[in-house]
Amino acid sequence: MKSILNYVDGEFVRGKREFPDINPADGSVIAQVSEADQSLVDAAVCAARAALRGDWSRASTRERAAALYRVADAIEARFDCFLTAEIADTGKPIALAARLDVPRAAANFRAFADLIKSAGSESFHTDTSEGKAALNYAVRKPLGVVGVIVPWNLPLLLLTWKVAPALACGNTVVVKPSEETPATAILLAEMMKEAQIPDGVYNVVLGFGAGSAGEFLTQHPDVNAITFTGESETGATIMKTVASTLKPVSFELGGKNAAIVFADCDFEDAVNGVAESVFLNTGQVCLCAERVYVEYAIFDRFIDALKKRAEALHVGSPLDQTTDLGPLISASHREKVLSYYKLAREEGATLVTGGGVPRFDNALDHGFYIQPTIYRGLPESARVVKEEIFGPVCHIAPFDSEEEAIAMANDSKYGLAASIWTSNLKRGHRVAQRMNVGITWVNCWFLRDLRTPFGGIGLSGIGREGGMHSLNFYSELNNVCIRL
Ligand code: NAD
Ligand code: 6OD
Repeated sequence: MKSILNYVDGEFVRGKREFPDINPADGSVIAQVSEADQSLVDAAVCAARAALRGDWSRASTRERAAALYRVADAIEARFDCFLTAEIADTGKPIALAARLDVPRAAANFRAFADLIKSAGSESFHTDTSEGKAALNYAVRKPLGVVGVIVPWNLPLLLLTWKVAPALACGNTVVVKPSEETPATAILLAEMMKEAQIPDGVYNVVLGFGAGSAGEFLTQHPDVNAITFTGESETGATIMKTVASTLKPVSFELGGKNAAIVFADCDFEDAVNGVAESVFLNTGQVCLCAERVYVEYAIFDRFIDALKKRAEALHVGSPLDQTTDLGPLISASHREKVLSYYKLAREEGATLVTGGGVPRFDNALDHGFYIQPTIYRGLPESARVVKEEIFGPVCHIAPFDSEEEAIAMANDSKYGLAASIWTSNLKRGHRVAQRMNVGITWVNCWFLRDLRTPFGGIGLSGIGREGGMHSLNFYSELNNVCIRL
């Protein structure tokens, strides 16, 4: 049986306990994962601190950028290894991982290498009271040791989205991938070696959250900042933990995102776009739409078309190039999503399609598959309409007016993303600007430019990452004032 080991100070290290890494497509054990105990987390943080005093933080931005380009090249050179590891851990369809997850990992390193080379800093020419002048300029310095804690839904994409800018700014990192998906974080360690990133700059500790590697990392007095992506409740727990050591945090949390479809939309385009936003990655993307609002004039026609799209999705083996939907991540997550399917019935929803578990009559029956599902007929106050489910499911409701659609979309404690489907340019801008979220797409969804601000409001997060926002989080500014 394969073992997945922690990566500390350039070495692959075994912890005292192990836990199984399960393939969600068939429930088989693919590896034994070595869990980091407190002493291993201490060693990782200590290595990261020591590396801060070494060449990495003192390297010029050009040298660091060159190293990040080498990491991107190394990922691409081992594209198939990353693909295989990510698919085995997550069960995501090969076509999706090949077009999204692995290319984005390389793109994350290139984007932040480009950015750090071109990033300027503020400067001001200041008049003094004695009629003289002073020059102020800010110098960007590393934050220090950054703890990076990421979830299982887009493991490599989200990890590199944080590690690349953190390293670009000269920090060192201790990464804690999800217990469900440890493989690609460890494979990336090999790329770091190949790219000659000094030992101790990139460390990985494996394990769980509370009482395990995640909590040990957030509690650690020598970790300077925590960047976290995951559930809102976990964010709240981490916030309490880091309060005593006053660590800055960047949080990318949950969502209960709305799609608003106006009658003047390009119908086919909107059906395709909304279907993708509901079902991509089996609905396990924080940006997925779980609430779909459709203008009355096209409501029935839209439901029929979305139902057809859902029923045409190929739910199957991740290794089949034609598969659209893989399994959910785990048996327990499927239990959670199925509990919402049950709740929808109890709350009085009308089932449009799905609602259960598919049968394959082969090994996939041991996997954690679930049917793509659409409900209608619930009041806006229903829990199914309010709470994040994180599965391939949406509730679809009609609206009369633009105001009503905006009010329903904004009636959420979350505020991550929204999509608007309309051919009316003015309306697109107008409605987009009134969305209480961090990211609004018009006539598209999950179309990314890595220089743009990314994050959420309310329960969806604290702060923004992306472009200069990432550089600003992952660095400290020292303002230098010189009397001239
Ligand atoms: P999770 O919060 O359960 O776990 C995320 C990570 O935190 C894991 O590595 C886990 O081990 C760790 N963790 C858990 N408890 C911890 C603790 N007490 N201290 C330190 N670490 C701890 O989330 P998940 O189930 O892995 O991921 C799904 C969630 O992530 C969904 O809510 C989804 O919306 C959210 N998400 C948000 C974004 C975004 O960009 N906003 C992106 C992806 C996923
Ligand atoms: O595209 C990204 O940069 C990003 N952070 C995506 C998050 C997706 C959530 O599951």
